[in-house]
Amino acid sequence: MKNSDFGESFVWGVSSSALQTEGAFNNDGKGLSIWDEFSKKKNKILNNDSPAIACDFYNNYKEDIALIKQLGIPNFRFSLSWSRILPNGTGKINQQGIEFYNNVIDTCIESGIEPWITLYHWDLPLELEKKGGWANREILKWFEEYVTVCIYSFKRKVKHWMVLNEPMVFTGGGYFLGIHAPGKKSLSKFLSAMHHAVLCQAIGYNTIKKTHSAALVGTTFSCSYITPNSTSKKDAIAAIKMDALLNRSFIEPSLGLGYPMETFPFLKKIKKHIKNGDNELMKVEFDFIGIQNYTREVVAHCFYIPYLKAKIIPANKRKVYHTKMNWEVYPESIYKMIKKYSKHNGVKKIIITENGASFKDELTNNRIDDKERKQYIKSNLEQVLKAKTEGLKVDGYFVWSLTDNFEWAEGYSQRFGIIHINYNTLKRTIKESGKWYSSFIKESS
Ligand code: GCO
Repeated sequence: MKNSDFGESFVWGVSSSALQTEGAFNNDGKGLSIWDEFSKKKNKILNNDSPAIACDFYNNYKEDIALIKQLGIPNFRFSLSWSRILPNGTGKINQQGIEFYNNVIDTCIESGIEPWITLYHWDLPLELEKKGGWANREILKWFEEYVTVCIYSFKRKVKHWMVLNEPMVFTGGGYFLGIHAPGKKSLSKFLSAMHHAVLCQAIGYNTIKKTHSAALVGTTFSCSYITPNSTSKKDAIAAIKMDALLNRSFIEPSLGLGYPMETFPFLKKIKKHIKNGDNELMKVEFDFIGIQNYTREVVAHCFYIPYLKAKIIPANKRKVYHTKMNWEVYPESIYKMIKKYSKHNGVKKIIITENGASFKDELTNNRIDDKERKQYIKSNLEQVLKAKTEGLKVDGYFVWSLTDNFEWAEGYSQRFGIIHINYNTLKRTIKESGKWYSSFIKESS
């Protein structure tokens, strides 16, 4: 496999997000986000880890970007922290935040690295959550204001924009399952958050294009190839419903196809949140869609799971080869998903905006031997190349992630990074004695 097999226009990059890497969570005028708050509560995050320092990207962005350059990676996807730019979510702008992102963007450009910006990667300003967050329809206005500030501040320098990161995960994890910030467990809040996120996908796109027509604007979707656990009819139905929920409920409304209610009638409950004109407002012709794929899911019928009547069978229970996240290594999933989304006429181009793996690091001759991670990436890339060769619409691949980072509810227990830690971060972390450092030292010596 050679770079050139993928064609000249194919883009290569690494991805990260603000909350997971920046640290400096209340420095230089930044307001708190829902994740800063969530991590202060007991037992929400594994080992009670905190994103307060994370990779300290805020203080070390120059070194981190130099590492990207050194690796010869031409594109860097990162997100903006809404509460660093607007500490209260709306209103007062934090000029130090704008300056920080200007510095990051300028450093990328000076290094010959193209910045790809995600506007929202799950770190809602805490002040907005106090008013109901994604479950409050006011978010349509709050989000428009935030995007307007970002686009005015950075538009001359940034061509590639992504509106949301994985809306299924932040609405489902944050408002229904309660395992992600803000930790709510409410069906009604989940469905209203879902509808508002679908509307914000379009609002974000339109707001960017209005003032920056040359921008290339997409959004990102989480997805997993779904297969039934057996040949039984019940498992087949369970798999189809899970597919509708996980893989279709955010992209299809934006393509003008509405929510997949026919397949998954439970979604009809979302109707009470839909106002006149919303079906039009949701439609958007993205320049590209980002798909983020890590594994497949095997689904079985389950009487006890409310609404869905379906459950995911974890990889260890199925006794299949899996990563440390307990995600099955199943490279065909990425090919299947590219194929699925390529079928939509409204999808112009697909970029794999995340793919990667967390494994326990083994040391060989005092160096981290990255065998499993390299093999994972290689086998996934083979599937991407297969899709590309068949003429499917994929035209880019970003690895998650540049540095090991804060893996949400998993804290620092997971290692996705292609770089394990940068030297300055290590020094600073020792000084500030983040608790996670001692476990890092124990494991990696
Ligand atoms: C996601 C997020 C990332 C994760 C990564 C590994 O896909 O969940 O976009 O922030 O950290 O995917 O789980």
